[in-house]
Amino acid sequence: MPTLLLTGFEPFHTHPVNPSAEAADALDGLELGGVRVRSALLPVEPHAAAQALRGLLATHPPDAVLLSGLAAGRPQVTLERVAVNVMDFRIPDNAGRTYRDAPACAEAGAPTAYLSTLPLRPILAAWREAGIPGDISNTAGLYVCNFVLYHALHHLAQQGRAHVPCGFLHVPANAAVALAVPEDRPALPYLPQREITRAVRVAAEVLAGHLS
Ligand code: PCA
Repeated sequence: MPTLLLTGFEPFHTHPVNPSAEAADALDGLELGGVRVRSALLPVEPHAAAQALRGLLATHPPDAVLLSGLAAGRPQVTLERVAVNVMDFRIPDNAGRTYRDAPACAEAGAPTAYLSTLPLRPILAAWREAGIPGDISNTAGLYVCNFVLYHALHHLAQQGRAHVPCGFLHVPANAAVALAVPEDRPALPYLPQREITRAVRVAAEVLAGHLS
């Protein structure tokens, strides 16, 4: 059976949980439209995350890759259109490191950017059909999520597997993340975790449908 690699991230910064990890965990092992979901958790540290990702792509080469992470402050689920070859962190990663104006990939000839190869419009349409407001985002930021999307697409391209659909879905805060915001900080928009998980599931179902 074809497999879909679904990744979420560990908690980071001041967030007590990461809703992307909870969604990935909830969907792990499910068969969606004839495709088996294999979930994995990535560290919020660029080089450790890239290494983990390379291992996941090599051990059981997936037929589709759906990466996900938290974008605290966004009011809706969003599909990233592009990953750029830049790291510029406003907050340290979970190893305490901050990268400024650095390349995500320093290899000679590494492209400036990669475009998502997910079926973006069909996923948006399926969300709408399912009553889930969502949108395309034209920047995944310059932090670990952008880095991981860049490296996933770069790795697939280098392996001659650019035909494997691969992209990134950013989810809003869930209630636990929103409740952890101190009273003197601006409140975060949030979605209940079950809606976040449902949005990831619908995206995975569309992706599964594109494989058959
Ligand atoms: N969100 C961060 C990194 C981990 C996560 O879940 C980001 O958007 O880069």
